[in-house]
Amino acid sequence: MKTTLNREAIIRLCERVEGAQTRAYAIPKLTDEYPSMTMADGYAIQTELRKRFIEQGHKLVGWKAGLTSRAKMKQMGVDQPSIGFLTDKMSRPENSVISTSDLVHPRVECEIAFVTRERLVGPGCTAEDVLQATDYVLPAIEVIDSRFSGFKFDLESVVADNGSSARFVGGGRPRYVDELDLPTIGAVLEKNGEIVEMGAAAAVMDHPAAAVAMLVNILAEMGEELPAGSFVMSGGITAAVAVSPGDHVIARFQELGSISVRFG
Ligand code: OOG
Ligand code: MG
Repeated sequence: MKTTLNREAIIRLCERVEGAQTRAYAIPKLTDEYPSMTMADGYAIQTELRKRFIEQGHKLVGWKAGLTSRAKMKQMGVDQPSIGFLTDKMSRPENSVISTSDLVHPRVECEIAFVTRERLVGPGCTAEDVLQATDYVLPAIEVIDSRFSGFKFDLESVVADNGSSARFVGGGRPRYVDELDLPTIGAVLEKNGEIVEMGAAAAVMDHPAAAVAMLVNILAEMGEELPAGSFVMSGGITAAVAVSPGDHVIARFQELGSISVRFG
């Protein structure tokens, strides 16, 4: 995939996304102005954003695969997965109150997260390679927050916006992968005591490790690898659920415990 944007446009669009992320306001999707923008352009903008955040002292803690389940692709009207980076500033503890005042229109997702103990390098990375390199898995709630008006976007724009990454909460009961049959792990998402979504981890590319392998292969295309000790989210199992101040969300996972967060 080729880039079409020049350096100046990449910087300008990166600054636009950074402003919307840090000051929590909605912007039109980037393809409105650049209709021929490609996925490679989206990743070039995301890479610029990552460099800026790191320069500002944010620490890269891992990556996320997104749009890896049919439920998510259908909800967002896209047909391909994507990846984004995760920093320490996005991390929140279990049982905490997550502020919505610095978010545009947050939604929650339940995901399986991997913590790696060996580096992973593409191209050609497979789900087996990922399982081999995994230290343990744990459940996660991701809080996504598209910076695009109405939470509507195309792949090029969402990739530039770092896959809507905003906050994430890892927790529950960490487990070794060889003790689990990951695809059949069930997940139930509750909001204010009512079940709002449910699914099994197989919804994520038949096996969540396949989503992590896909992520490593996209990283390889960008000339990057996944270092040992990375925290990687494999993508929402179900559709994402909108949250508002006062909401209490619990993600319950078979074998992996549960994670609870409140929104303030
Ligand atoms: C893009 C991010 C998707 C997931 O888990 O599928 C994502 C979006 O839906 O805004 O994080
Ligand atoms: Mg997600």
